This record gives sequence, C-alpha cells and structure tokens, in this order.
Amino acid sequence: MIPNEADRGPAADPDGDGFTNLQECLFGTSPVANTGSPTTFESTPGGLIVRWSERANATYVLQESTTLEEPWSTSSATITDAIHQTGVATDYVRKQASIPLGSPHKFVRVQAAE
Ligand SMILES: [Ca+2]
Repeated sequence: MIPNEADRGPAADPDGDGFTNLQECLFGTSPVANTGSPTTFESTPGGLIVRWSERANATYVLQESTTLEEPWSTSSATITDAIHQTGVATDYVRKQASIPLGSPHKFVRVQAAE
C-alpha cells in the first residue's frame, strides 16, 4: 500500500496507531501497518525488560519518571544489544534494558531523534 500524498509527511500517521511516520522510521516499525508499540515490555523476576529497535544516525535516550511530568530523567539502566535480533528491520539493532522493580513506581520511555 502506498500512502497518499497527505500521509507521507513526518508528522502523518496513515496507519492510525498513534505513532508518526518519523517515529516509525526511528524505531523500524511499519508506517502503513498498525503492528503495535515501537517499544515492548516484559515483566521478569529481575525487573522490567524494555526493548526497542535503533538505527544508525539517530540518537536514543532511555528515560524514567515517577510522575509522567517533564522533565524526565535519563535512566541509569544498562542498555545492551538484545540476544534475539529476529524480525528486526534491516539496518536496525534491537536494544534492551532491565529496569529494577520496586518503589517508587516509575514510568519509562525511549526518546529518539534524528
Ligand atoms: Ca503510525
């Protein structure tokens, strides 16, 4: 499916998943197929594992907040290449970080920019 002209801009969201074409490009997801969030979360006994895909020539910052209000702080969690790279788009690398569970509860997100 080729999006019409109005759906090709960086701020457009032709698949209606809530992520712009720019965000889809940064995280390696399809801009024309609603396939879910660019980040995935897995709850494990050791903590919450956050995974996302990164491409070269873009910057990514894992951030945490206890309130969802700005400013968020940069997470001190260690970010590594995920063991499983199956299904990752060409030219992207799946990354992961483990966030310890406990108090205070916190929110995490990945900020990306070109
Ligand atoms: Ca989208």
